[in-house]
Amino acid sequence: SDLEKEFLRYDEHNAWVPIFQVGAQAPAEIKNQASVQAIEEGFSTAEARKPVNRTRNRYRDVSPYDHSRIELENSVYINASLLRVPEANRRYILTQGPLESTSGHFWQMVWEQKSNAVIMLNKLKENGMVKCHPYYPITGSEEMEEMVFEDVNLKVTVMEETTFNFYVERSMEIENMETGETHEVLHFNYTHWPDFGVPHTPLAFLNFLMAVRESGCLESDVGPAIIHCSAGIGRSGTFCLADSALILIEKSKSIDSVDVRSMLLDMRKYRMGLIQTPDQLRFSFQAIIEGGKRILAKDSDTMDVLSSYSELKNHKDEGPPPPPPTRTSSLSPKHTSEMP
Ligand code: PTR
Ligand code: PTR
Ligand code: PTR
Repeated sequence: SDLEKEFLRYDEHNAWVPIFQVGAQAPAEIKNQASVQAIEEGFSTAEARKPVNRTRNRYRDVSPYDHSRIELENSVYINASLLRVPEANRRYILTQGPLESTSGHFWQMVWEQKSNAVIMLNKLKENGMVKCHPYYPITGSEEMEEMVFEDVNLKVTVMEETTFNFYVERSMEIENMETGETHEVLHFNYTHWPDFGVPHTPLAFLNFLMAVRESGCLESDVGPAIIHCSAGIGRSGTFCLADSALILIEKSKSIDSVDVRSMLLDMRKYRMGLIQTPDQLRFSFQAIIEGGKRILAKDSDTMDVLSSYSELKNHKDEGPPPPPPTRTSSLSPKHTSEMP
């Protein structure tokens, strides 16, 4: 396919760095083009930079654009952006790993946006550094099965936790402590993706993506899923680019229907810095090509497409065979969804 040829050509010419990085030589580079487009469109980040919001940003150099940021109902600021990919009928909320002071705002956002899933692509600590506040109950110690966020009047309880080879899936219940209403949210945590790095193999990542998709949380008839890593740009951008490109391939039944570079440029209009390294860009191409081939090998019928991924779940090249899923059920009694 043309996409594969493009991939091989970049590999052959060692072109991933020049294509991605800023440099005077090739004006077609992604980072160059993205900054030109941000300047031309006049994208501002004024809200993020207000003194009152300074401590609500994990990184000084990663801010949401004003035009696409998520506004909480009480006008409190959060470092989060709504990313739209209309051709793929997808929208995602990308956000930073919550800080201690913004964990309540994070859950307020999940509640208000009616998101059915949180997709976490980082670990809490990486290289001995805290990359994200433990904003959800860490199971194992009894008192941590639920967490109360008093600033927003929400309680979060872990109901179930299942550990797979490369990720952990949890179901959590959010309770509005004012009204007693509850909302269930899935938490998918990919645990093997270092910051500024890439997953082990495209198949390990595709397997995770398919598990996320099967839950229905990315569909357009539910609230947008929340995707985060530490800054919410490198790994989160890679995830969304691969997912959206695979939708386009599935729709058009052709791998060559996607122009990955221009898709990434479009996505960078909604949040800065999506995809942080040449290697993450290369990995996106790989995942799109590998995933696209598998999707096209089957009938475009949805069930067939999904089942074609079950073969990936125990893929042999991914190291030791996966342990059987360990399922810890009913960590705490289920709350009813009824109003009191
Ligand atoms: N980095 C701090 C933390 O992780 O707790 C939060 C923080 C972020 C504080 C940005 C201040 C910031 O703004 P500046 O770097 O401009 O002082
Ligand atoms: N200024 C920070 C840094 O370069 O370390 C910002 C940053 C941190 C940017 C992590 C991206 C990061 O990766 P990710 O978006 O995948 O968490
Ligand atoms: N980790 C990044 C850095 O400190 O270099 C933070 C960053 C975020 C840098 C966005 C640049 C960004 O935009 P772009 O990737 O388009 O250069």
